[in-house]
Amino acid sequence: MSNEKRKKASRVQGGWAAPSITNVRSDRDKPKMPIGPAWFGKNIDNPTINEKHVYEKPADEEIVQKPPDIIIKKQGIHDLSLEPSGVSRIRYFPHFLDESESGTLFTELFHECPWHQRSDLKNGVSYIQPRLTAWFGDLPYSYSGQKLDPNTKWLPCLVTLKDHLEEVTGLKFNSLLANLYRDNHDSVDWHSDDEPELRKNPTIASLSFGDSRNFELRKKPPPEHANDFTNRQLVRLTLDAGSLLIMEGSVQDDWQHRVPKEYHDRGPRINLTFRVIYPDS
Ligand SMILES: O=C(O)CCC(=O)C(=O)O
Repeated sequence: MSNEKRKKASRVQGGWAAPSITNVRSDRDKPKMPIGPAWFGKNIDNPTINEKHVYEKPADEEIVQKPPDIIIKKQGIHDLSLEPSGVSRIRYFPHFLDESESGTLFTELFHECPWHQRSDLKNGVSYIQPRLTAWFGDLPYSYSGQKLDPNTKWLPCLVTLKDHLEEVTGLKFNSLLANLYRDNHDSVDWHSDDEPELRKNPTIASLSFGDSRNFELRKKPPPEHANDFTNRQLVRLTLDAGSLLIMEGSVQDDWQHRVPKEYHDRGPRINLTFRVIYPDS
C-alpha cells in the first residue's frame, strides 16, 4: 500500500478512536454547517438580514434589581413592608400546637371534614382546583368565581380550636376555609384574600397539620406595572404541622401568597384559615 493510501485507510478506521497526537482533526475536517431551509437561519422572516444586535441600555430606563428572598425561620412578628396602605405584618408561631395534638387533629379532620374538589372560574374558564376544600360559617363565601354555601355544622374539634385561637390571640373569627393538599401535586396559586366580604385589612389565622409545605409571599407591583411580578420581593416560610401563621394589616392589599406544587414527595397536609366574614358586603 502506498503511503497516501495507508494514511487514508487509518483515517477511516480510526475516525472514532480517542484523539491521539497523530489523530488530531484539523478545522478542515470539521463538519460544515449545511445550508438549511429558511427557518434554520437566525432571522427566519428575512434570512438576508444578518445584522448583529448589540444591547444598549436605554438612557432613561431604571434597572430594577430583585431584592434577595427573605426566609423566615424565627418565630414572632415580621413586618414585610410599609406602604401608604399601611404595615403588612405576619406573626409566625411554628409550635403553636404540639406534635401529638396536631397529629390527632389531622386524622380527625382528614376523615370528618366534608371535603369537595371545587372549580375556580378565571376569565370565563373553569379550572378544577388542585386541592380539596371545606367551608364552615353562617355566611356564604365567594372567591375565584365560585360561591361556598353557608355550613353551620362545625365539627366539635374545630369549635375547640377556634376557641383556643381566640383566647390566645384576642381575635374573633366566624368562618373557616379548610384546604386539603393530598400530595406534592396539590397547590394553591398566587392570590390575595381580598374579597369584599372580608373587608379591608382582614386578619387571617392559618393553622397547619400533616406534612410540611412551603408557603410564599410576593410583593405586588405598583399600579403602573400591574401584573408585572418580575424582580418582586419574595418571602418564604415552611409551614410544619402545628404551626400558626397570622396575616394582618395590608398583607392582602400589598402581597400575594401561594403554596406551590413541589417536585419531591409530600404526604397530605391540611390547612385551616380562620376568617371574619361580614354580612353586608
Ligand atoms: O394552605 C395554606 O397555607 C394557604 C391557604 C390559602 O392561601 C388560602 O386558603 O387562601
